[in-house]
Amino acid sequence: LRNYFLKGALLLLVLSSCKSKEEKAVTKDESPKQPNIVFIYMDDLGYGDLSSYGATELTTPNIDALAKGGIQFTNGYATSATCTPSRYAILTGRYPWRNKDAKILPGTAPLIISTDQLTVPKVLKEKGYATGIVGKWHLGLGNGNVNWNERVSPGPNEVGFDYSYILAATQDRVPTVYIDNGNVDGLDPNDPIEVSYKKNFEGEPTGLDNPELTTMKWHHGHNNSIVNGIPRIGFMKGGEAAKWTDVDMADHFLAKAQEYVTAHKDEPFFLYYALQQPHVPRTPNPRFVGKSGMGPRGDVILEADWVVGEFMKTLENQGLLENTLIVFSSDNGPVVNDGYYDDSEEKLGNHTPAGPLRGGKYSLFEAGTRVPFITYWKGEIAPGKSDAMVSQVDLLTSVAALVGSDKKGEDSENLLDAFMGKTDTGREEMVLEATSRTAFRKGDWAMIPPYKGAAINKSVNIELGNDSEYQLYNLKEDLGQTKNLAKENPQKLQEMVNAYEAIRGK
Ligand code: NG6
Ligand code: CA
Repeated sequence: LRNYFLKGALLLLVLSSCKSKEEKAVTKDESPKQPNIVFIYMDDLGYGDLSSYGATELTTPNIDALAKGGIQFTNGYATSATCTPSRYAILTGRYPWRNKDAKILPGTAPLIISTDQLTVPKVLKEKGYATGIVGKWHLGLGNGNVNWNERVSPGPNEVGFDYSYILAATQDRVPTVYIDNGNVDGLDPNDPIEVSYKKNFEGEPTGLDNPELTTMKWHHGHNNSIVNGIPRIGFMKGGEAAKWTDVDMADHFLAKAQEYVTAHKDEPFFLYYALQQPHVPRTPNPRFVGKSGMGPRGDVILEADWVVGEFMKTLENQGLLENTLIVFSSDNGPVVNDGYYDDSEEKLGNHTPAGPLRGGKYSLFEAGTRVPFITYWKGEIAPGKSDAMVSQVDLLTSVAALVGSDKKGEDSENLLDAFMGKTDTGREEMVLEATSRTAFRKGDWAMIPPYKGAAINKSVNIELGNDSEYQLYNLKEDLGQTKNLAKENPQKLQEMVNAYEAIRGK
């Protein structure tokens, strides 16, 4: 009898272990996916700068391959028409105009993301992801008085990234060095770095006083310290061995991004890969000089396209393509002359960086914030075009949903289905920002409140959107915003103003 019981118990044990195996298999299939997530973020790339977005004078086959193999958004937006605020929003899921410090920052600005702020890398880290950033940061570093010869903190590593390899601000701003997890890369302790945005260091040449030392001439701004023949914004002394080589920057960041992917191929990773092109100074590697026939601005777009192709090859060679969601976009709209004589105007020819849109970088008109926006995931996203209205601010909540996190950004909507191409419905409305002014988009309509200030920024030759009257445009019928309907359609205007003020305040 005892034997019989024992046998029975054993049978039960075997059965129950079988059952638990089955259960495990089931839960595994249903559990949220943990794909790698990569944001490829361009700097100042316009809506019309890619052949997939209608450019005829430039061919960008590698980025086009993402657009053709993924979802190409026609209503994809950066939150802002300049860099820092857009970068703030893409990482925090929060409108940048809520943070008064989210404006174009000098290289000495303190970190503007609070260390207790929810961020994309924090959401993913919580779900077991490795998190890295390679490229342009421009969200401030330190607490306001950085010693560049010690570890610089807080920075990306204090807001969710466990790896960072960055340039602090912009390619045209000092310090012109790479920062590796908070430490200036290649710094010789005997040649310390000093940085100031207030005054020059005695005896140091500047673009203003020593034009004979410059190989690129400044047009407006950009006449402080000279590095590699290029006059920059801000003053810098020392750190000779650590200074970057501008023409190698694209290759340098690419190598870091590739190393990151290869090192983390066996665990889920998030990589925020922020390219520096086509922001000024445009310094194509000699391999790309003259390739576009459009001068350095066109050449660096071709260089960036090549970089994207190489990066995609790495994902493919590591067997990661089917398990990686790639989001491609740009931080703000295009500008042709942004402060240097670099042939960008002279050689532009028939190219239209803003495509059919009005305005450009710095502008409240559409070209300021409507940018190329692509999601790509081989085998998971069926190729297509989408007119859904999506904003970079939505990425936080959407990727959280993708990985099974219930975290939500303050202004970030869950548009995962739109990003995955499962619906053409995006957000209903959003506030757009340009150099601390805001405008509103809802449905097919765009509304710009009255603003004082110049209608055109003459230095960059861009219409800023300022007018003494309200502006109202129907984007469905008038994508180029040529006809202000505010007077003709006071009812629509009122509806727009009310909806805008409900978010923005009066
Ligand atoms: C402007 C610079 C411009 C660019 C921009 C920031 C001058 C006259 N102009 O102040 O060249 O650096 O800041 O661009 O200095 S962004 O894409 O990083 O927002
Ligand atoms: Ca930018």
